[in-house]
This record gives sequence, structure tokens and C-alpha cells, in this order.
Amino acid sequence: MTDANDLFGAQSSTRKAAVPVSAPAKKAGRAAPPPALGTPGEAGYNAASIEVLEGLEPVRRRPGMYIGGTDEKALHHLFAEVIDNAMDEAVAGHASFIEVELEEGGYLSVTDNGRGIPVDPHPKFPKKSALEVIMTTLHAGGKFDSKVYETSGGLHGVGVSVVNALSERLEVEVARGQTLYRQVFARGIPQGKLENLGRVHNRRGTKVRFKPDPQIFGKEARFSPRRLFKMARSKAYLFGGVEIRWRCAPALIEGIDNVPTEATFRFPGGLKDYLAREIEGKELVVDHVFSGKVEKPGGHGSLEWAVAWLAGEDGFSSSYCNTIPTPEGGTHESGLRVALLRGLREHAERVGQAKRMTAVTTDDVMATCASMLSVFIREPEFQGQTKDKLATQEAARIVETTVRDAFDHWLAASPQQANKVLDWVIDRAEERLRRRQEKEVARKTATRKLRLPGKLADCTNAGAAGSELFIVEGDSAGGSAKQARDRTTQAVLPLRGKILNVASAGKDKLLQNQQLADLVQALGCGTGAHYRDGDLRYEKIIIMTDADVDGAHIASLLITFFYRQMPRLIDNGHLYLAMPPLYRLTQGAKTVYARDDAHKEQLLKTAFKGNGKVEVGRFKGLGEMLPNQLKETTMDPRKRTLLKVTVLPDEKPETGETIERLMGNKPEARFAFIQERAPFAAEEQLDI
Ligand code: 0R9
Repeated sequence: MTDANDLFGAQSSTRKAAVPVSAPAKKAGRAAPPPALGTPGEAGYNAASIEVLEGLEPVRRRPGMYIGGTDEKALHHLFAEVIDNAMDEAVAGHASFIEVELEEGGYLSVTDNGRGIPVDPHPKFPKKSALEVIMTTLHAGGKFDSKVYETSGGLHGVGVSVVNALSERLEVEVARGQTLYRQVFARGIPQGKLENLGRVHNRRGTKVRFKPDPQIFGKEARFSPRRLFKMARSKAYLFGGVEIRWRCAPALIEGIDNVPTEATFRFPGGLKDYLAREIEGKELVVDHVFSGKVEKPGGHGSLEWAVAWLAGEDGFSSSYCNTIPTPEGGTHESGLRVALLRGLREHAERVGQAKRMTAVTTDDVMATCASMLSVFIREPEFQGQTKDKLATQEAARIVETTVRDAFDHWLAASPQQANKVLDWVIDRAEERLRRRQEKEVARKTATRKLRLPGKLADCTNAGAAGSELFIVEGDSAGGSAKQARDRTTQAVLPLRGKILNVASAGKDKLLQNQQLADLVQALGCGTGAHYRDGDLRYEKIIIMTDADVDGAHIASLLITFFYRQMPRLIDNGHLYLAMPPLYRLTQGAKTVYARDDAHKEQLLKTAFKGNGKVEVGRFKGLGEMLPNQLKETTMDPRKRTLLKVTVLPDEKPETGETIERLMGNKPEARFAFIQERAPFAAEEQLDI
């Protein structure tokens, strides 16, 4: 495993005392007007209190800048700050337990059995004890200048002096060198000197007992027993080497479930146990949790994680740095995400699934992943408005390499379980892509639908695949076609009369022509240089005109339009001609349809038995056909014949010229063409 020594320190404190958490002060109603620091009546203003007043006044004036506000969350930051200082002492290996007690009167106390805050004169302010300095000075750097002591900051790195400034009353007891000391503060102002209370034999450590100031947090502000309980328990999970003892006044938890008056937490199983508690009763993709711990002596440098994939719901990520929650994630979480993705990617290569894995992102891996990650690093840096995000760059690298190594082992240890996770993650990615595609189609369909021509009877299919557009001559044929169609896949656009001949009309006329504008809109793919095959709304465009000369003329005008404006639509095989019948031949119960005269003659000879009379009916147009006749003969994909319009590859260069001659505005060229070709007319094909 990668050695994390370069980042992790063995001795130093784990957090920095820092500058205010947020630059712009929130206008918290309760905080204004700023209450005065302390009350002269309690201790009287002396030189020391004025000094403190100058030091801590900004905290009371703008508490939001130091603890993120004055709401319930901010109130609980006070507790986080104090317990984090005690945790520092435990993580450093000097304290083995922390006691938390919530009293009925609103006092909260935190006690550790560490070395005790130093009480000797402070090197820089020899007239004061280190304890008094730490309680009354806002630290901006994290270390006293002399570097004798390293200070802890809490969640926001603000230091215990902020808790002191925002407490109506705060008492500190220090048992150190078998002597008990005590000092009391009110709104940050010392209410007397550090007292020596005499010898103690079986006690060591620090106790901080405080009551948040109602002038800052409001008269109704109270600690939430449930919230404190969870915060305290979480610390025990995060640092297996500490025991947390919880105690709460019974009156405060009346009617509150799952919060006991007393409890002791000690979780040597650490994060693995924590995750097990959080995912209890949830269905997992594989039962085995991927967890690990890389520890350095004294607790510093530890990296711990627990990961499981949930089968029935979204996942979650909880991460911590030095037991401080980092709800906005940060570099350590990024390292974990990348490690899991890369591990799975390599496994996919081993089992021949690399191709399917290419679409998978870290988000796909994490979407259903329940993960817990805890790192202990020296002098971490936090960022974001509330300093909830770890910014220490090296944490990403260290977490990635350490977790990756362990993940590779985990995957290799049970290929069956590894394949299950891999399949699960790939399925999630494919599902995401499918959803995105559907959303995109729905969005495109919705926006296009808004712009579709009114005459178009569209199909209900959202995508182009399998959809057909029938361009129909005239409103009455349009009516029959609408009744005959399969509305899921077949759309009908009726065109009134002959469309504009694009070969002889100017560009301006083309743009103004409503018939063509409707057609272009219905197709959705644009024209000329703006043509995009991917935007074409139908797979087949079927020209369905009457089986007579007029119909053929309309069809040729439409083909000319497509050839000129959307040649790729033809090249890509989207354009077809329907083959409606011209004759209906009936003998008794038997009916057959003939495309043209030649087909009719052939059918008369072959399709009927005996000498019975065959009735021959000629359709005057599509509009005259009954919907079921039109369906059966021309529109039903299972029965119809379509002619695909193609440009013969050999004649490609000449086709444009031919169309120009036939459809252009020079009648003499058309006449000459017909004269030249008259002998071959019988052999002419439908290819253009
Ligand atoms: C109940 C909450 N506990 C604390 O707030 C707490 C702070 C603290 C501490 C030290 C030991 N225990 C503590 N508990 C400590 C002691 C020594 C050096 N560093 C830290 C030592 O004995 O040399 N301190 C946190 C800051 C400071 N002490 C200091 F700045 F005053 F040194």
C-alpha cells in the first residue's frame, strides 16, 4: 500500500484555527443589534476585559461569519467545536474517553481525560495563562507565535474562543499535574482569574461547561438532544480508539424516541460498523461490504473506508476529515470515486467487458453506492462558504492509491462478487444513457410538435425509426389516408393541388411557398446546406399520388424538390413512391387490383377462373377509395408495394442535367429530350 507519511503527521494537532468562515455577514435577525460583550456588573471593566472585548467583539457583532449563522445548525456548531478539541486530544493518543452531558438548564458540558489545557503562563502574554489566552483570543493562524502549543480549531477552525464569546457563561476546569484549576467567563469576559482548586489524584483532563447566549441565538434556542446524541455517537464510530459517554437530563428527552439518558459508545469496528448501522435492512448488490483501514501510530495518518452498493435505492456518501464531517465532499471523496471507477475498469478489462465499461462514469459507480470515508491528515484545508469541503490536494492522491490497491484485492478475491458489482454498475450507466436519450427524443418531439403544420396528422411514435410520412395529393385523399393509416407509425400530410416546381421557380418563391414550407416543417430535417439526416422525423417518406398523369406529375415535382433541396434524403434511401391501384377487378367474391392497363390485362387472363363476368372498376383518384381498400392495396406494410427512389450511381453526373431539362423552365429542352428518348420510353425505369 502507498505510504501516506508525507502528508500525515504523527504529532501535530489535526486542525487549524482559522479565519472567519464566510466573508459576507448574514443578516441574522437575532444577531442585531450586536449585544455588548460581558456586563460590567459581573466583573467590572478592567484592562483585561477591554482587551478581550477588542479581541472577541467581532464574533458577537457578526457571529454568522464565524459559525455560519445563528440558527439551530450554528448553535450545534458550538458543540462540534468543543468536542472536536477533545477528539484532537484523543486522536493524539492522550485521551481515552470523552463525556458529553446535557443539563436541564441548557448547559452542555464536554469532558476529556487528556493532558488538560496548559495553565502555565503563556509565552507571548506572560501575565496570562495559556488557558486564558486560548479562551479569549481569536486565532487566525493555528499556532501561537512561539510554536510552543499547537491549537485546535473545530468544525470551522474557529477555536474555542468563539464558543466562549457566544456563551452566556462558560466554565473551564483543568485537571493537570494532579491539581484542579477553574476559570469562569461570561460572554467571553473572564469573571475572575484562573483559580487553583487544590490537589486531585484520580482526575486529569479538561471540562468545558457552557450555555449558549440567548442574546445571540434567541430566547427559544435549545440544544437538540437527538442531534447531540448522533453527533457524539458518530465521533465514536470515526475514531475507534475513543469511548464516548453520553448523559442527558431525563426531562429533555421525554417523548423523544431512541435517545437514552445514558449511553456509552465504543466501536473498535469503526466505519464498517457505522456503515452497517446506516444500511441496516437495505438490500445489497453483494452482501460483502468493501472496507479497510490503513493506520499510523497515534491515530494520525489513518484512512478508513466502508463501501456497499444498494440494490433498491440511491446511495449516499458520508466523509470526514479528522472526524469533522465534510458534507460537501472534497479531495478525499474524489480520490475514493476515482479508485472505485478505475478498479472496476481494470476488472472489466480482465473479464472482457471493457467495451461496455467505457460509458461508465464515477457518477454511475457512486449513484447507488453507500460509502463512508474518514481521513486523518495534518493541517487540513477546508473550502466553501461553510468550510464543509476538504481542499487538501494530496488527500485525493493518497485516498485513490490506497483504496485502489485494496479494491483490486477485494475484486480479485471473489470474481463472482466482482462481476456482480461490475454488471450492476454497467447496467446503471446504460440505464442513465437510455433515460437521457428518451428525454432528448421527448424534448425534440415536444419542441418540434409545437412547430408542426396544422394539416399534418402525425403518428404517435416519438422516434424516426419505423415511422412513415405519406405525402398525399389533395384533402379528400388525405381524409381516406388518415382513416386507413396505422396511427402509431404512419403520418399523413395532404398537399392541396400541384406544388411549386422548384426547378423553374426562383429561391424567393420557394421560401414563400406554403405547401413546401409545411412539408419541410413536417420532415424536421432542414434543407440545402442545413439538412441533417439525424433530425429527419420519419424513416420513410412515401409520395402517394393518384395513379394517373396528374398524380405522376405531382410525384415528379416532389421528387424534383427532394433532389434539389434534400439530395441526401434520397441518397440515404428515405424516399419512396406508393403504388395505388388504377383498377378494381371483381368476380363474385373475388377482388383483385391492377396498377395500370397492362397489369389489368394480365390479371384478366390469369386471376379468374371460368367464363364468369369480371367487373372492372376504374378509380378516379385516391379520394374515391374506401379507407380499407386504400389500406389493403397501398398503405399496409404487409401487403403494399413501394418503389424506392434512387439516383443510379452510373448516371449521377447526368441526373441533374436531365432534371433540369425535364423540369426546368425551357420547354424546348424538354421537347428535345422527349424526342431523343421516345424510342426507349417503354423501357424507362423509375430511377431518376
Ligand atoms: C473538553 C474539551 N477539551 C478541550 O477543549 C481540550 C483542549 C485541549 C488541549 C490540550 C489537551 N487537552 C485539551 N482538551 C493540549 C495540551 C498540551 C498541548 N496541546 C494541547 C500540553 O499539555 O502541552 N489544548 C488545545 C489547545 C491548547 N491546549 C493550547 F493551545 F492551550 F495549548
